[in-house]
Amino acid sequence: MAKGEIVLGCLAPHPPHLVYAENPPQNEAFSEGGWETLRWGYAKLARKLKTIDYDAIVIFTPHWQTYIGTHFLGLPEFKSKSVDPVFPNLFRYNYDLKVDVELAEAMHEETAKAGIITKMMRNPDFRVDYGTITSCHLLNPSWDKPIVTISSNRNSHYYSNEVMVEQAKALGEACMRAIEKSGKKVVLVSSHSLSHRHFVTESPLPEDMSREHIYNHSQYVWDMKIIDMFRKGQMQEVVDIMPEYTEQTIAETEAGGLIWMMAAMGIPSYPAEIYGYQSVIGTGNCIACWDPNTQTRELVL
Ligand code: 2X7
Ligand code: FE2
Repeated sequence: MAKGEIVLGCLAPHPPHLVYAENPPQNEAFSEGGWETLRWGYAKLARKLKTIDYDAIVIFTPHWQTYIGTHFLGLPEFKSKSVDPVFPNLFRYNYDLKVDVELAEAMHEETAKAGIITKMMRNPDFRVDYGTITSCHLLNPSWDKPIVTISSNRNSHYYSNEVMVEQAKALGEACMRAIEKSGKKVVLVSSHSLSHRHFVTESPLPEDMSREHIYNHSQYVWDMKIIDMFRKGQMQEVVDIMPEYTEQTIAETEAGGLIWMMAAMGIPSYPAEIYGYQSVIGTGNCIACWDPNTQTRELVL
């Protein structure tokens, strides 16, 4: 069997506003659009994904928060309605998704071998979080690939950002070993925003773009700094400044997704493809991907 590999790593922010703005049939709410810079960027990355041969999407989400260990979805199908607890007016999404249980179990096993507390989620009534659904919907609206969702163990909150970095690295390396042994081609997704200070009052019409802007200039400057490092392929430096970046911008990187993905990909030193940056209720959101294939890697923006 050929060695499995990671064929792409995507940074895929998940404000539910983006699904709301698309009006897919799965979502009950109706909008007049909004946040086009991000949605058009997602559409372009989704087109690239269609040209890539892969077996499964593995996604790390900050909105499945586990306090004891790292959990993996562990049943072949999950079907229900996902309602965003903060924005039920925007996101009530009927999902029916397939899981690559074999791959999830392989990652679970390697994670346990690395000494990390871990568990398979086998509850058929488990409600899949909106982070997983939003990022997967926007990257692959046809939902024609199985996924594996990985929970975020609350290391930043329980311990510190430094501990979060170490734990996420160990988890990423364990997932990489499992992928190699599986013989599968896998797309990784780190589902989160960058800076995360946000509005506390919603505008009367959520998609009124005259109200949308970054919340805080210094957080915007930090986001630009880190995106510049993505562009230059300075991912080791990003790992090194992650604790400070996360603290200064209250970033959603606190969950460990970006470090997990970078560690699994061997900390890339090649440029990321940037697909867009825009504010959603004041948070900073960047769509990017790391393509290990030099033949298909391109300068997008
Ligand atoms: O979960 C989110 C987020 N990360 C960013 C913006 C808006 C809502 O939800
Ligand atoms: Fe979020």
